[in-house]
Amino acid sequence: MQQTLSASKPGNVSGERQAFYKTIDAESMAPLWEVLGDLVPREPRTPCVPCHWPWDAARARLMQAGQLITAAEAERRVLVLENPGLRGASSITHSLYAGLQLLLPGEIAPVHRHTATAVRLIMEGEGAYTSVDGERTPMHVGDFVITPSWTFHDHGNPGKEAVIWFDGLDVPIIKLFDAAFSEHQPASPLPARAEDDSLARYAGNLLPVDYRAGLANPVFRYPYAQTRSTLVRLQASGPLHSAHGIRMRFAHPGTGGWPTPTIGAFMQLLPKGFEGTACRSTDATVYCVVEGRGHSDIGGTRINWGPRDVFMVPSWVDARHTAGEDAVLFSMSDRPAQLALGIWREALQP
Ligand code: 1HN
Repeated sequence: MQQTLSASKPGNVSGERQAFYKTIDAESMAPLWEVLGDLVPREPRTPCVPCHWPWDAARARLMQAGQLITAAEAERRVLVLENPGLRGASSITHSLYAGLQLLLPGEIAPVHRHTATAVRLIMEGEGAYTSVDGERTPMHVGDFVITPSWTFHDHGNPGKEAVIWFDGLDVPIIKLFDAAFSEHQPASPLPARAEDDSLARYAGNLLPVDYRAGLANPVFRYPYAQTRSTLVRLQASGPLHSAHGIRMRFAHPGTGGWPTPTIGAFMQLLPKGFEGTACRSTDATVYCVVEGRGHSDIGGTRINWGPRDVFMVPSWVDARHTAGEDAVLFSMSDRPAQLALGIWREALQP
């Protein structure tokens, strides 16, 4: 039993107190002592449950959506991945939104901007691009792509294949602050910039001589070819972390900090036969399988995963990852926001 700080438990309240609660309820007041234990539990509690979207089933539904609505009509043709513990909230964790987006050949998802930050992981298909404030960047499978807050962005697919990617946004955080704005169409044309200009300018171990780093990340794409070769080199040199294998985080090239202020993103390699130790952390984490097969034990739930599956680990629930073959996992969480607030914690089991 979880110990509670409240003076008395609901259902054990005298008639006199009940009458008092009713009186103050009409005056928009409530007794703290009835809810204190829920407000400050001894350990994190969450309505989120571990959950899993196997790729084949999710992809089939997305292709059905492709028959029902165009990207132009939908603005974004996305199936939202909702945590079963948070139905109706458009959230996969308490703080983050996730979805799978489909762009068919010839389609354009129209330009807009919003205060929410987006991160993307390209799941399937070649030939599409996203553009951020006028700069086009191709999207290749496994690439990690970001759309910083308040930047105009559209997506296009001039290629021949359906393209599907994972979207993560900090929408629930922005909603918490009641700070959501959006705009559709820039007032003046966006500056013309060369394709992948930011990658050349900021992501080659060089920076423009007059660059002063700020919150905004100047890089929009982290190519999978680079990420993967880094992981493979580190696999050879070791050491392996007992819980995380080889786990790297994406970085803002100007500061070394997180790629966005709210959403952190990671890529990890679990070698074939890896049997991780259990670990829990306060940042609920959403995983996308880039390569390989394995399973994760999350609390009492086992999730067997394969390429392009999405699964989720709630806050402060033990997760243990096992890889049946060399596996690469992408993940995202609100860790940068929690670190900025000084509340992030992790507990590794021996
Ligand atoms: C959005 O702008 C995109 O630009 C995807 O691709 C998903 C979910 C909520 C709000 C804005 C996109 C979104 C979104």
